[in-house]
Amino acid sequence: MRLELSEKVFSSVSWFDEIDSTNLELSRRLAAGAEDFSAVLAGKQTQGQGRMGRSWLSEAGTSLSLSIAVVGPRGYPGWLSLIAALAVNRMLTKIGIQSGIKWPNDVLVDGKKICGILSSLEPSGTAIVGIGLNLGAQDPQLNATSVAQEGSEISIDQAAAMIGRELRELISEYLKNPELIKNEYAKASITLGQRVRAELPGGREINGIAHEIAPGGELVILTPEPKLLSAGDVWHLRG
Ligand code: BT5
Repeated sequence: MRLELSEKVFSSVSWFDEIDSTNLELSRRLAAGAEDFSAVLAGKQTQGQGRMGRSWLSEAGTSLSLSIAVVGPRGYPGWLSLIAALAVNRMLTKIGIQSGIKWPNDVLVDGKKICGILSSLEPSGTAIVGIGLNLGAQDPQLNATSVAQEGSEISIDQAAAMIGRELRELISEYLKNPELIKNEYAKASITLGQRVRAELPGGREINGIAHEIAPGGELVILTPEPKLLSAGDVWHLRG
């Protein structure tokens, strides 16, 4: 596949019609010394990874599977995956889709997931940001939507290039003025201000109000004492 637009944005672009997982492939490449902002893209993943051992479905022709290497995320490892969600949110706005971010980094449209993000840190300190964006309709059993179902259209190359450009800009804006980006995240968040149920590491559940994002990217939940949630899932509750 020709990826002319993406080639202008990333330091290198590797395309696979089918692969186990773009995150796994990028990790293998990083072990062999890949560059900052190199990207791996695939049409279909046979072992697409979600968070906490879950899986991500990405079929040929209906999805974007993109992994980006970010070398030395000085001072913002916790924020990088939130920033990636913001990059997708900005890109969707530009193609006429109104989305919101469910903490930490699910991008939803009217409660349905259009994009999931899985970030990890390699032993070398390089981060892998893995982005799965639905371009066309998905398995109806998933609570999912897609760019096409939201009435827009974009090619894999255009989507990857736009997300890459937004991510680059957001990282440099974040390094210059983190407060500005934190405010943009708070505005895009559909979790802040909501009553949520959350599972703490170890399995204990808490209920409270999602209050703010802490400096490290954690979600602060008031229960009424503030509790920090650094990883895991939250469920939005009504009322
Ligand atoms: C995520 O996990 O949302 C992170 C997904 C990251 C995928 C990208 S694709 C490129 C890169 N390479 C990889 O191998 N991974 C990354 P989580 O929050 O755990 O959500 C996973 C859950 O979302 C699953 O258990 C399903 O319920 C649901 N799901 C799976 N595929 C989906 C899809 N295409 N659209 C919407 N929901 C989906």
